[in-house]
Amino acid sequence: MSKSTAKNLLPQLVADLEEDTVLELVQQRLDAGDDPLQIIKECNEGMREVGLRYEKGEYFVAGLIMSGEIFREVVELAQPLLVQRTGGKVSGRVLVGTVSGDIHDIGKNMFGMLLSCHGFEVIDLGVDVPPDVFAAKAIETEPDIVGLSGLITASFETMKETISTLRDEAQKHKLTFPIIIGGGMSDDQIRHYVGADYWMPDAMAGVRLCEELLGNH
Ligand code: B12
Repeated sequence: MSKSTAKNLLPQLVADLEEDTVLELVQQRLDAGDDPLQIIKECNEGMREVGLRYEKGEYFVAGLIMSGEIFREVVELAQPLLVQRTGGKVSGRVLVGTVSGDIHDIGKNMFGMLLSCHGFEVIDLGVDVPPDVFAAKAIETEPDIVGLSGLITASFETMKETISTLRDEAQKHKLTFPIIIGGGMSDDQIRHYVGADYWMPDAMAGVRLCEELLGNH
C-alpha cells in the first residue's frame, strides 16, 4: 500500500471502528518513519466522524466507547516515538483537568503527555473536577499555567464557574497564571464566554503556547 493511500485510509478506518486494522496501519506507518503527530491528527478526524455518526443515530454510546479505546491505543503506540523525538529540561508547571460534569479525557491526556514530552511538569487532576478542587490545587501547587478541558456543551458553564473560582482564589493568594481552554467544541467565542485567557484548537498548539508564555521556545 502506498503512503498516500494509507493516509486517506486512517480516518475512515477509525470512523468504521476497525480496531485491528487501525492499529496495524498505525504501527506500519510509525515503522516507516511517519510523523506520530500527523498520525494522531488523522485518527482525530476519524473520531470527529464517530461523533457525527452518533449524532445521526448511526452509532450508540458503545461506538463512542470503542472509538475512545482505539484512540487510546493509537496514542499508546505513538507515545514512545513522541518522547524520543522531544524531551528537554523542566520548563514550567502546568495544572490540567477536565471540568466538572465532563468525563472525556483523551484530549486532555494527550495535552498532558505532549507537555511532559516537552519538559513541563504536569499536575493532572483527572476528570469531572469541581471548581473548588481546581482552585485548591492551584493554590497548593502554584502552577505557571492552568489548562481546562471540556467536550460537552454543559462544560462551558462549569468552565466559566471554574475560571471565576480560580481567579477569585488566585487573587486572594496573590497568584497569577494564564488559563487556557481546549477540547472538541470550544472556540474563541467560548473562550470569551468562559473568561479564559486563551483557547487552543489542538494539544500541540497548546504546548507551543505554553512554551511561548514561559519564554522557553
Ligand atoms: C470518545 C468519546 C466519548 C467517550 C470518552 C472516553 C474518554 N476516556 O475520554 C465516552 C464514551 C466516555 C463518551 C461519553 C459521552 N459523550 Co462523548 N464523545 C467521544 C468522541 C467520539 C471523541 C472524543 C475524543 O476523545 N476525541 C479525540 C480527542 C483527541 O479530541 P479532543 O478531546 O477534542 O482533544 C483534542 C483538542 O481538542 C485538544 N484538547 C483537548 N483538551 C484540551 C485542553 C487544553 C488546555 C488544550 C490546550 C487542548 C486540549 O487536544 C486534543 C488533540 O489535539 C466525541 C466526538 C468528537 N467529535 O469529539 C464525542 C462527544 C464529545 N460526546 C458526546 C456526548 C453527547 C457524550 C455523552 C453525553 C453520551 C451519553 N449519552 O452518555 C457522554 C458524556 C458523559 C460526560 N458526562 O462527560 C457529544 C457531545 C455533544 C455536546 N454538544 O455536548 C460528542 C461531540 C459526540 C457528538 N457529536 O454527539 N464520549
